[in-house]
Amino acid sequence: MEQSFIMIKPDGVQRGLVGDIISRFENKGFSLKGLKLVSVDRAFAEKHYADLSARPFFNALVQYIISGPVVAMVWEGKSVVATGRKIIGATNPSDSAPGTIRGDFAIEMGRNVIHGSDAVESAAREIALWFPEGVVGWTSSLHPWVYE
Ligand code: RTP
Repeated sequence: MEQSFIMIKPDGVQRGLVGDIISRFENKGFSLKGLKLVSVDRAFAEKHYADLSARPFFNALVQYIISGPVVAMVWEGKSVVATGRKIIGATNPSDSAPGTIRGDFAIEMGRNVIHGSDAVESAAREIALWFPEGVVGWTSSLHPWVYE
C-alpha cells in the first residue's frame, strides 16, 4: 500500500494545529504508520529540501523548518500521496481552497503549516530520511469498511 511523508511544520505545532491535522487524515480513512515530534538541525533540513537548494527562498525555508519542533508522520492508503496533497492544498495559501489545511489555516507561503510528499518516489526518500529506524507494521481493523 502507498505511503506518504507528512510533516507539520513549526508554525503548525506552535499554533496547536496538530490534532486537527491528524484528524483530517484519520477521517479520510488513511492509516498512521509513523509519528514523532522532532527538532532537526540545519544539515538535516538542507538534506530534506536538497531539491530546492538553488532557489532564492532556500535559506529562509531551512531557517523556518529548524525554528521549532515538527511532527513527522507516515500515512498509508490508496493514492495517499496525491490525495494528501489535495487535503493539504496549494503551496501558496492564497491559492489554497477553503477546506484544505493551508486554505483554512495559512496566509503566507513561508508559513504554510505542513509539508506533504509530491510523488511516490520522493515519499520513499523522505520516509527513509526521517524514519531510518523504520515504521510500525500494523493493519487497521477499519480496512474492510474503507476499501471494497
Ligand atoms: P512542501 O514541500 O513544503 O510540501 O511544499 P510544496 O511541495 O507545496 O512546495 P515546494 O515548491 O516544494 O516548496 C517547499 C516550501 O518552500 C516554501 N516556499 N517558499 N517564498 C517562496 O517563493 C516559496 N516557495 C516555496 C514553502 O514553505 C513551501 O511549502
